[in-house]
Amino acid sequence: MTSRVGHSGPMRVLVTGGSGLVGKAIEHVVQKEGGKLEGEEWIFLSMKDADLVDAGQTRAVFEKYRPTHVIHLAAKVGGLYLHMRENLQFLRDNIKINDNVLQTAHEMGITKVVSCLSSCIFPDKTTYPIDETMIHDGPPHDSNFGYSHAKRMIDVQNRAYFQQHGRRYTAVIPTNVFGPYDNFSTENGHVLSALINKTYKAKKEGSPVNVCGSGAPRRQFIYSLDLGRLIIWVLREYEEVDPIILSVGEEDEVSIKEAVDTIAVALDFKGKIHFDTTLSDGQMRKTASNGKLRSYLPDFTFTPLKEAIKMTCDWFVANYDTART
Ligand code: NAP
Ligand code: GFB
Repeated sequence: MTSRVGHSGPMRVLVTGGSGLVGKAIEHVVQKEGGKLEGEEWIFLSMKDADLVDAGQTRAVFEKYRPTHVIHLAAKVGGLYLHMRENLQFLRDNIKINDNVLQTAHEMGITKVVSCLSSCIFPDKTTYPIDETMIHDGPPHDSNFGYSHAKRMIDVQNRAYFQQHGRRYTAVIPTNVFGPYDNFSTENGHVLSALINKTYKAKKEGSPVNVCGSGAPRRQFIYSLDLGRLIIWVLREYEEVDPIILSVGEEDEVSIKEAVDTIAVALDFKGKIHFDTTLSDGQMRKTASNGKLRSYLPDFTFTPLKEAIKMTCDWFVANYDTART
């Protein structure tokens, strides 16, 4: 784990979106798990440091820290129901953020940028499992087409920087992420964080948990700490421009109902669980192959889902007053 693509000397890594779910996980790995090598500097940015929608602020924060490497996580992010309400904003903000970060990195001669796509950007009508070669094979699911098209353009832009300038900018494609520091909003959060908060409240109030949709859709959930470890590996070792899916195996895909049941056990909730089938299920499945990841890292161990959900629930209960809700 020592090579530093296209760069000699210690890295200075700028992490955009460093205050979010994935950024906090990377920070944990860097600071608490020996993820930082001798002489390296890691800078974790939040929106307070710079609004990356703005080209001037992006340039200024890059000038301030002069990184050698960038992990680009910053994005307008949200769960299914926020996407359905704000496709235009997801499209415009993310296009601007991504272009500002990639072009500034290029202008400043930065040798490596690892950006973040998402498995929801894959074509909706497809064969399974989905792999890295299929990103542009058809339209994404209609619920999040704004975010998906903006994210797909990162892959296009990476290829163009390589073709015209030889830059090795790449991207990772995580499946659904969860863990400490997630956005636990019941309205705008992703499914596990929203349901952890709903279950916690239902237990306190003695009311049922309201799950949106039928519970039938299936998802591959990756624990943020596992994702953090893998993204650091990508930064150090992965030399392709083509993206790589970071996911648990197909056999670890679970239904939303199974996920809710696991949360109920973790929070010791014994009340009723109600499925509101008047609400959208979103994409029924987006099963992704982690074959490429396995060809590089056959022995990487993912935290078992039950254990990771339990740790996330415990974190949420312990940090309820400061958690994003
Ligand atoms: P998150 O917890 O919502 O964090 C988003 C981060 O981006 C925060 O640090 C936020 O800063 C920053 N940010 C948002 N808008 C910004 C702006 N205009 N200028 C500067 N910074 C801005 O999201 P996350 O789940 O960690 O997502 C990280 C990356 O993973 C994203 O690229 C996302 O698309 C991708 N991803 C996430 C999932 C998932 O299930 N969560 C799945 C696949 C891919 P503040 O804290 O200051 O607001
Ligand atoms: O995490 P999520 O919002 O996004 O999960 P996606 C949506 C699925 O969980 C749907 C069900 O099947 C919902 O019906 N669900 C049940 C709930 N209860 C809830 C709830 O209280 N809140 C939410 N949010 N869902 C995402 C993209 O799609 O894929 C994200 O929208 C991201 O931005 C992620 O890229 C990887 O998995 O449907």
